[in-house]
Amino acid sequence: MSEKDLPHVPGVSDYDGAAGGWGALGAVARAVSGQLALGRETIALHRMNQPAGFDCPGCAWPDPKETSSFEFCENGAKAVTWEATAKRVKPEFFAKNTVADLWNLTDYTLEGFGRITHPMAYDRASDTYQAIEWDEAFRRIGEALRALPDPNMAEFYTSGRASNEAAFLYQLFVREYGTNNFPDCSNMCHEATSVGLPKSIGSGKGTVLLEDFDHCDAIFCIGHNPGTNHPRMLSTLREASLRGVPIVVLNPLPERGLERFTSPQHPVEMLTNSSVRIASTYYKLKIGGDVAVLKGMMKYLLAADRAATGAGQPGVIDRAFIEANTTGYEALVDDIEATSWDAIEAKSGLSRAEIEAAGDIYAKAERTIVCYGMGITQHAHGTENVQQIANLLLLRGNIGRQGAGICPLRGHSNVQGDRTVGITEKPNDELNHGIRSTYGFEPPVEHGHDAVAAVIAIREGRSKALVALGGNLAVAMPDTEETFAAMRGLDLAVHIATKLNRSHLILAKQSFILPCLGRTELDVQATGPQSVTVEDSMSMVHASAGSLKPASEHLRSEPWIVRGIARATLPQTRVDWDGLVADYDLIRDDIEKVFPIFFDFNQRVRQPGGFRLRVAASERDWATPDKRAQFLLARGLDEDPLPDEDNLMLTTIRSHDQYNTTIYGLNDRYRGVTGRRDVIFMHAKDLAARGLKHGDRIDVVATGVNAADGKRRAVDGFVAVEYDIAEGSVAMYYPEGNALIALESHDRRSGTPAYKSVPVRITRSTVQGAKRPKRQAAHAV
Ligand SMILES: Nc1nc2c(c(=O)[nH]1)N[C@H]1C(S)=C(S)[C@@H](COP(=O)(O)OP(=O)(O)OC[C@H]3O[C@@H](n4cnc5c(=O)[nH]c(N)nc54)[C@H](O)[C@@H]3O)O[C@H]1N2
Ligand SMILES: Nc1nc2c(c(=O)[nH]1)N[C@H]1C(S)=C(S)[C@@H](COP(=O)(O)OP(=O)(O)OC[C@H]3O[C@@H](n4cnc5c(=O)[nH]c(N)nc54)[C@H](O)[C@@H]3O)O[C@H]1N2
Ligand SMILES: [Mo]
Repeated sequence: MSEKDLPHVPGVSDYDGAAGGWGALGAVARAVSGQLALGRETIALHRMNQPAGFDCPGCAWPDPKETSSFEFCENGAKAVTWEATAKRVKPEFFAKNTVADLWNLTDYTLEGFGRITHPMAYDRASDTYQAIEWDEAFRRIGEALRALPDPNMAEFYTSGRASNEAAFLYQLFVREYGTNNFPDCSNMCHEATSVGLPKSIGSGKGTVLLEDFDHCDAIFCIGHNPGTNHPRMLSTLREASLRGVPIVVLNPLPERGLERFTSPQHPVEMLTNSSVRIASTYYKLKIGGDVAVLKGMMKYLLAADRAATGAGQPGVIDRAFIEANTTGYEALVDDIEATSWDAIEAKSGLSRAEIEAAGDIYAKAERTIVCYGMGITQHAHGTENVQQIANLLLLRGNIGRQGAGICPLRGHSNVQGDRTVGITEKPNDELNHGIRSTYGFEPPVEHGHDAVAAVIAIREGRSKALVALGGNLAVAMPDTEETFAAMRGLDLAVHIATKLNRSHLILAKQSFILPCLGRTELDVQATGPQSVTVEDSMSMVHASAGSLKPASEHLRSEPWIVRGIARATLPQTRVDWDGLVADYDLIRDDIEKVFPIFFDFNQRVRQPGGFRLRVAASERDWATPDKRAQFLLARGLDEDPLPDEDNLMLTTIRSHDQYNTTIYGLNDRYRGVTGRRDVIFMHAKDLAARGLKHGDRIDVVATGVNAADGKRRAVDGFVAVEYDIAEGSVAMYYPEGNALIALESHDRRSGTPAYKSVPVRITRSTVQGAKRPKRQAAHAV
């Protein structure tokens, strides 16, 4: 966008700085100033990602092995400050504010009230939450869970901040209770990876280590925004760029962190206001054009290989690797040959020459890493997207050797670990056997619900209870109105949380908020201070120990709370809950018994930097049925077709000032947005084609799959912002955009909602001022 020729729109301007730099320091100072308890957070920030400190709750990017100095990260600092805030939500606050009143506040305001200090239970007569004793809360929750005719009528959600220890106890409790209903934030996030990669390479996790970035010759960054969501990754990309490694970006938006970066760790860069270029080439493809580009690159590779071998030179396809390690090469070649360049260009919005140039960088690099995020997974064909990335890498033997591999950027700081320790609706034989042999009870083997299936079951009245270990499920899920309405039909809602959010205000017959310790806080149990463990995006497991005084004396750790619910629900339990919670080493011993991959857990986690869980594919041990990596086909290119010509494809993204549904502030610095979130980024030609201009109020109406049931899903009165986004593609923030997406719009294979491919129609607004998606009263009437 060039401001000069555009009308002034309040809160929208150009940002021409680099990512990081003084702007980042200033932003932290501002964020911190409103939240600080003197000294508390400063101490916290210095213990973050240090060998003896706590793991940053911000993201799942790994820590360099020898961290000796504080690695500054703006958004990590915000995450810690947000948790370590001096603000408190006390029983007196709840007494003064009815749920109906709270409902009318924004999500930003709700969380901004601070840390919840007491266990609370909803009281219908006064329409307020009231303090309750822990034991009484557990008693009532246990009674309600036991009263359900079938354990499969309860849903047990996990958000990815829970530690391995908390998540392990949680799944143990739920399985002893008798269900595999484990909706999980990973179902909205990297499930396409967890489902797609095992079929391709036999492992559902990334194959690279941080060290591999020191040895690679090319990096592809597809559909992720590290400047905001994995800021510490910028240091890694910066080093690679300085080494001369080409970094190719595929993204419909120009993300500043992928363009250039001023490292706060480097005084000279800071003082001279200089920056390091990150992307060597930036391709603004259309939303949903990834399979087309990946197939185009493979098409180029096959042609280059034919040309080279025809001329008697070494080919660019790694035939020796393919013969020794893979299945399905011929079928892939047929599929790629049958795909025309015209179709590839039309679908991707890139020219053949551009895609060939990207293919050439890939062909020339001895070792390549492909990184990707939600721009790949959150599509109706997210699983196939992931598998095409694997295909591209396999063609040149780029998996299972130094400096090469696949690098999914996980979301929540322990989302990967939670899955490893048993949060899964589809338990395998190993898990069931481990539970049986360790605890002597029979775990349920029938598959349970993922996130979409859970909300649909609640909507249809088949599930009547929801227990949430963290998160803000109702707001994170698609179909805001439908999801909210469904949740009001519950008999029981239990939220284990640090801060107040909208999901807590969607009332069941009985609703509870159980406040827990955060990562930064000291956790003392019967045998003394405890530490927990987490697993990062690169399968490194390490310890995390908080050191701050808890925000309230009534807070309890997540493992302790799970213990309380379990004991109250399962009078005949086979598990020694009190013993395990008294000493988390014993939980880790049990994790090791159930999951042998954690052998010598307590010993290995005490090594500096922790240890790596084995990822078989990293060693070219392919755990597929035929013990070979598989080239898998994606049908055609039309990931998510647009139903009508005048439709646009909408993607929903995170601003720089948010952590998922947690809104830290209303600014999105790198995109030039200040003090507002009611914007939609559009290309100048798409505005002009609709007779619209920068700053106009518009209505966004879902079409296609999101209108198939005849419901009007819309957000009205948003502001159009002219932006350098790919033509035909538009973007708005999450969760504002969630109201447009039907629950039914998800990847059939992985269940991942298609948050990043929402066909819409955009017209001049009929309403004055931004109207948020309709919110009904908090009560079922
Ligand atoms: N500060 C902060 N850190 C976070 C989070 C946060 O909210 N705030 N969230 C955490 C979580 S749970 C997660 S999952 C991660 C999310 O991290 P990201 O995956 O980086 O998250 P998104 O903001 O969803 O952005 C995805 C990127 O994909 C691009 N994109 C959109 N559609 C397409 C497409 O069709 N193709 C391609 N190639 N690109 C596309 C967008 O322009 C955007 O740059 O971050 C984690 N870390
Ligand atoms: N449209 C759209 N929707 C999306 C996405 C998108 O890109 N677009 N992304 C999806 C993705 S990737 C994800 S992961 C989900 C996120 O979904 P969730 O994980 O459910 O949501 P969060 O916003 O991370 O949860 C915030 C809440 O967690 C609680 N909390 C914070 N710290 C702790 C803690 O230490 N312990 C406990 N028990 N609670 C804590 C606080 O009460 C806070 O209000 O959203 C998904 N929804
Ligand atoms: Mo996520």
